Amino acid sequence: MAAVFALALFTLLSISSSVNALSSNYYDKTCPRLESTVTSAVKKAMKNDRTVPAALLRMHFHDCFIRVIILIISIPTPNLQHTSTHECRTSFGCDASVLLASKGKNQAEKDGPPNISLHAFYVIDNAKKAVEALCPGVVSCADILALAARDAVALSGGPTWQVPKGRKDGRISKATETRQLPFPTFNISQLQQSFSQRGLSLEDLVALSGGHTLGFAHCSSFQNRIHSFNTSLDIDPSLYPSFAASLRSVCPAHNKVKNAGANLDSTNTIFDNAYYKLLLQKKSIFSSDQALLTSPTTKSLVSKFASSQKEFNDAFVKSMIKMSSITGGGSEIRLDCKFVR
Ligand code: HEM
Ligand SMILES: *[C@@H]1O[C@H](CO)[C@@H](O)[C@H](O)[C@H]1NC(C)=O
Ligand SMILES: *[C@@H]1O[C@H](CO)[C@@H](O)[C@H](O)[C@H]1NC(C)=O
Ligand SMILES: CC(=O)N[C@H]1CO[C@H](CO)[C@@H](O)[C@@H]1O
Repeated sequence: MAAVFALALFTLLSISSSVNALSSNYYDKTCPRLESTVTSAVKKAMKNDRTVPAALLRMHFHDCFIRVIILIISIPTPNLQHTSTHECRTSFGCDASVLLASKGKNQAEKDGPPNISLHAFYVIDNAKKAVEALCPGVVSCADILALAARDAVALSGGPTWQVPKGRKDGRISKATETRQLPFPTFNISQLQQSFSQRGLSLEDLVALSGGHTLGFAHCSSFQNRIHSFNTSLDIDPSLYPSFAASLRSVCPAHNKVKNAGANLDSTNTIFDNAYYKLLLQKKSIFSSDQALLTSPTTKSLVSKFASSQKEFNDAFVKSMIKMSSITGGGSEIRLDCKFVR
């Protein structure tokens, strides 16, 4: 028991010693033109492909949410009547693991299940190349991705903010770990648990779900709501009937059309609060979106963000900074974002 405890403690200490504080002026001296270089790469890609911002925002979210290590240590109390349990979380968070390519037998996150729909990796590769030409071996891929996600939001008409930097890139990426992502079928308690394991609150959950103001979903991601919802109903009754009918027309039960699906909101290349307005009209895409109306706390936040773009923007910025500051496991600055050094 003592040995197990010592080992756990050692692991914990060695992990926490690699946790470095982030700061917004981290590269001011070592790479002063970093931010404008990343912004140009994002702008250039957006000109040719309007789906780039959504892809970058989702890529950053996935990066931060995968590889969370939760250590549970039980320490017997002196009188041995009971043990006290200490739960220590060390998150490997935003470490660019999402960018690593599969190699040999190791299938990377990129190629794991909720996958495939992640795209636009080339934008990060191009930004990294441009940054390497200016300041070689200095800026992590994880920081470039965090900056690109911020630019994606700002260049789509959303708010902008100072991105804390100084993340290190991780060396591990496993396809099986994409299971740690929340599923679109999650209910409010499952969503709350997934977020709280990463130190994120219900307010963060509601604000960050607003990321669904951008982008697109494949039929498979909302199939559960429009076909065989449960044993008595075919369609989720929390969907507005004509909206459900339009989803079913693009996604029939035995859908054969590759890449069929629906836009996540009516203005899906503009970062606005339409997502919350539609949610209140029962026109959301995922069960996990609809679930935000099933608890009083989250429902009132949805109403607040639906009625004020400013309240949404402010909350989104605060929660993005929180989410993108989940770090800890990274150890290096990659030269090519697809490969460890
Ligand atoms: C709350 C839990 C969440 C769940 C269950 C969830 C689930 C999903 C699913 C299933 C898709 C569609 C994938 C596909 O069919 O191609 C999607 C798309 C997307 N998600 Fe989320 N998501 C969540 C939170 C977030 C967060 C926190 C962000 C960012 C702040 C985000 C940003 C996006 C974006 C931008 C897209 C569109 C991607 C594209 O068009 O390329 N999501 N999400
Ligand atoms: C959410 O789903 C889990 C797992 O199916 C279930 O145990 C829980 O009771 C559900 N919670 C709510 C609020 O529906
Ligand atoms: C099907 O879902 C509806 C709406 O959530 C619910 O009222 C009903 O009890 C469910 N039926 C079964 C058999 O689970
Ligand atoms: C949503 C989606 O496209 N999921 C796919 C992810 O990858 C697995 C395995 O490659 C496919 O079976 C899923 O359809």
